[in-house]
Amino acid sequence: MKMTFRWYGKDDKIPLRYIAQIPGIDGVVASLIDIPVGEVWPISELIKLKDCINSYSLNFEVIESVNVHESIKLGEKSRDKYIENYKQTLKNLSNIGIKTVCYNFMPIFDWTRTNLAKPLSDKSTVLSFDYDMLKDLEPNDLFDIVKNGSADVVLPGWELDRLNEIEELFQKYKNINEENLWSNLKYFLQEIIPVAQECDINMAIHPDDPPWSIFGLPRIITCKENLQRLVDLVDSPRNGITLCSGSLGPRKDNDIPDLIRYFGAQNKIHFAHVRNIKSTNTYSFYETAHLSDEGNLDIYEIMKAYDDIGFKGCIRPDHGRMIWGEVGMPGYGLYDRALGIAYFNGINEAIKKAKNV
Ligand code: CS2
Ligand code: MN
Repeated sequence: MKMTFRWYGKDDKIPLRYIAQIPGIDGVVASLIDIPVGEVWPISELIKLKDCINSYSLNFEVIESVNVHESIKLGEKSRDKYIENYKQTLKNLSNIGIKTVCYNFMPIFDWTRTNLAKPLSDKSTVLSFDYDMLKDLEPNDLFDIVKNGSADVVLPGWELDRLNEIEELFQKYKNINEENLWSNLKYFLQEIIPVAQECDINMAIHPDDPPWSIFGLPRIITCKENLQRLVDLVDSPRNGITLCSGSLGPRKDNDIPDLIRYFGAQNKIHFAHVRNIKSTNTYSFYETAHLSDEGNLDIYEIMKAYDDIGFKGCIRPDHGRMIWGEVGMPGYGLYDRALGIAYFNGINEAIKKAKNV
């Protein structure tokens, strides 16, 4: 497997030269965050980004994410235009050597939390999701929470200009149930997977986070059965998943090592995110340090499952805590994610050496 780290581009407070110092690092996962959703990513910008990353001896193979325009998720007439743009973006990405594209199909919101800085007993802060709190909130309130907690950085999916279109979008989603969303996803995949095939790009859908409906919006990429339905929508080795342990983990029926073995056996895991979470009740949880003892997930078993399937793709620590006084984008600080990589490296070395005994 190739060890990677998500980097938010030139505005990221974490410089590439620091990322390059993480032991065992292969590359970064990045995107052109300034391009509005639905527009073609210009090749000139991509070349600049790639050159910049390569100049620190880091590889650039994964894009997270090329986001999908709402009109595609809604199945509107205008979707065809945005799908054409998406195809062109894939072609441009293949021109600079990108091998994996992460995306998600969550209506309106990307990952969702009710607190971006929940203090733990050690005074570190983490992202958390409290279902009881969300019940009493309007989407606007959540935008405020995100805005106030994001240290002047706009989180993907929570761009403030989207706030204005939120009401309109909610109106439109009134007519979209889970089955509609499935058929809109199928339409999208039938169009783009053949292009991904020509471009040698693996498409890796990111699970919904949290993996259940919020604000009455449909969410479908949530569990084993639905992930299988996704890969069956369009039968192609290019149509696969990002297996994010932290996104799928809060659902008790999602056994992460089992999912890794099950979808790994079908060669459907194109990208891996590893993070730990701790549930506080059925629909509430907070993120923790990666260490197995700190959360509900057994990270050793997860890494073991990746080793068992001979995973060759890119893996990255997902979110981390904010520790050691670091100020930055919630979930995306340097220190705790780097500690995550050190931990994964240690587990991997132990797994390998134990096998050779
Ligand atoms: C999140 C998301 O769990 C995660 O990785 O930080 O931002 C995720 O990258 C997107 O939903 C993927 O499209
Ligand atoms: Mn993830």
